[in-house]
Amino acid sequence: MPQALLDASAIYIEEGNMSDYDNETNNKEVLGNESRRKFMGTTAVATLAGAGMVMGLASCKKDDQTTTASGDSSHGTSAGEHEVPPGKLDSYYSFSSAGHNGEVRIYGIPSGRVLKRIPVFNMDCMVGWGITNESKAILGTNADGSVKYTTGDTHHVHGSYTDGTYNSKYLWTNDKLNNRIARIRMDRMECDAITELPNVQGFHGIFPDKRDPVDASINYTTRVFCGSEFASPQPNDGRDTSDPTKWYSLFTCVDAESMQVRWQVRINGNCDLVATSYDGKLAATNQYNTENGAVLADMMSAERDACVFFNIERIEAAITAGKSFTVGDSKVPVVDGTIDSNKDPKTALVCYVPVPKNPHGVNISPDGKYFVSSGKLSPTATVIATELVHKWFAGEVKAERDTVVAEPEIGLGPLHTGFDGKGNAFTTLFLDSQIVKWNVDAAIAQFKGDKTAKPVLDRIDVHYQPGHGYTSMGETKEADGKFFNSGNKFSKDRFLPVGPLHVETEQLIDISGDKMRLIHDHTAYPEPHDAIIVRADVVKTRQVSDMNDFPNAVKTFEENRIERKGNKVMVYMTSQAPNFGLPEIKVRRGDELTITLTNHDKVEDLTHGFGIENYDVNFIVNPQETHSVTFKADKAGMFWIYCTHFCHALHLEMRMRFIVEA
Ligand code: CUK
Ligand code: CUA
Ligand code: CA
Repeated sequence: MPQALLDASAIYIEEGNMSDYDNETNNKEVLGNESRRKFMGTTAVATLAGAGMVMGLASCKKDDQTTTASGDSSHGTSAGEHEVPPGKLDSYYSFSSAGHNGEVRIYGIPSGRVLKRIPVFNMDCMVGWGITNESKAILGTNADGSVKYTTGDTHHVHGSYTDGTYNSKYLWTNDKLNNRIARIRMDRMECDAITELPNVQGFHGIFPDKRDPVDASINYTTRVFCGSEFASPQPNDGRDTSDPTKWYSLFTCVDAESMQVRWQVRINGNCDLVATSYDGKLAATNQYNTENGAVLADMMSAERDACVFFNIERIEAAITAGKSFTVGDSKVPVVDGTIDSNKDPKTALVCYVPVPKNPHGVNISPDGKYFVSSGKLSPTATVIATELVHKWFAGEVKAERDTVVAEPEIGLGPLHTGFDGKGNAFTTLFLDSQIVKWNVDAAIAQFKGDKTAKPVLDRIDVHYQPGHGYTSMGETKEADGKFFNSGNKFSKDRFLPVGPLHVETEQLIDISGDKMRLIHDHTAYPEPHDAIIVRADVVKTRQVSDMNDFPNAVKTFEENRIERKGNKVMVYMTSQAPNFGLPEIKVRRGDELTITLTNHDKVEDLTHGFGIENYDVNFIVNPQETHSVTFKADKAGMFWIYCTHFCHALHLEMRMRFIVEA
């Protein structure tokens, strides 16, 4: 191991001293399996500095596995109580990112059943995403009509709010790879807008305002905040490529309705994940690289990094007052949020609160009072009081660090925190492979010096290495304390092996009682990160579209026709089970075709597909929908066009001919 990494590990040992940790918690029953913990303790050092997370897994003792394989024996399971039998519906939706698959997924909770995969930054031939003209217009195209980016990396999904809870209008998700934000309209559960963020790399965290609509007192319209994780040359046009001192990150605000980028803030260090306050006045991001390091050892050199708070009102006032600049070709106004330019709290746009060490995750409690950022390389969670951040901006709190009201030791590798709405927090412990339940008030009392306060209430083993954890309605003021989902990064022995890459596990935990109880594992195709769990009654979808919502609809059967302008051929067609509106399309080789297809069926779920043999054309039209494709007829011959989606007893007979004359 390189010396720098060993040094970094040594720093960690001092911070996360295991014996201190055990004494402090002083509560054997909540520590779980002792030998397992010792094992994790000793491997943790190596784990943090390199490939150790894999080492930790590979050397897990078999007997530990057998005690945990069917759930944690000291906790029991509550699987039966939460069974969703045939014919019954789930009580919650989970909207989940899909990582480098680029899509968003919907699961039913508590069953864990996959209900839908929404293509966003990827291509999807079931739907025709990336194939139809309508989806290409959203994805963005090159001059030749090809899709600009065909891949993406979604990490976070968050829903739109009205006054602190979900309004079932939109979901937003990030693309860390090509730095785009996407919006999904929830009535159709389809992506309807994608915007590229200028001058950022590693767009990771995302969170919308929690208040909507306009609150006149703070000139309020809904925004979505985006954190960029990687600093880069500005503008990134070939300058300063070898001089990291010139690189910086931007925090970005996007308008929820227009999906235009409204403003950006230049910061020190990096952004990572994002959270917003319930009063609509603050956005927060955690920073693991305040060092501005370009290599791992440098990124781990500081004892503390930061949780950064943005004063939205002041930023927007600064922009209105013209105190902004632009970067490169972008017209987006940028304000200066660097430490040196924000020394006076009374005018500062940004507050940098020191947090140990390479923190991961920032989440706000459902009562809006506390932001929690986990230590990752410190076994602590840092609790920052919203009220004290406001007071810091008012000049009434002396140091940034004085906004911290608790820093309980909770376990190794803490990442993300969910809340039950009853004052308890649930944090994923990546290295311990556990979820820890801790009480926020007890942590605050302990921080104030109360030696009898015991913040940690319970621990449960998860299988294995959890990343995100989230609770039912936990990111709203309606947090209901029913379920916690642990998004595990490794599944190893939990499912049948399927080759080198295992499926991931999501483990659903009942958090309604004092002790957490594992309900079940469900699989997730790699690699999910974050999700939200939304009460089913909140979500309102439409099963049958309105034909008038599609401007290019072929509204009557009389409109079935083929029009030609030079070598451009426009085909207007209907479908109604089990028929397409035309028996054949005849063109000449070299013609450019645009086929527009409207599905006249009104029956729920009566979808038709449209596929052309050997032409790589494949999309669907749901009831009353219209989609179109444009392609070149570059092969002569007769090619069957057929319905790809089983729609009718005569589905196989639902076909027509595509004739290309040489
Ligand atoms: S990051 Cu994935 S486990 Cu992208 Cu939300 Cu923490
Ligand atoms: Cu129409 Cu199958
Ligand atoms: Ca750091």
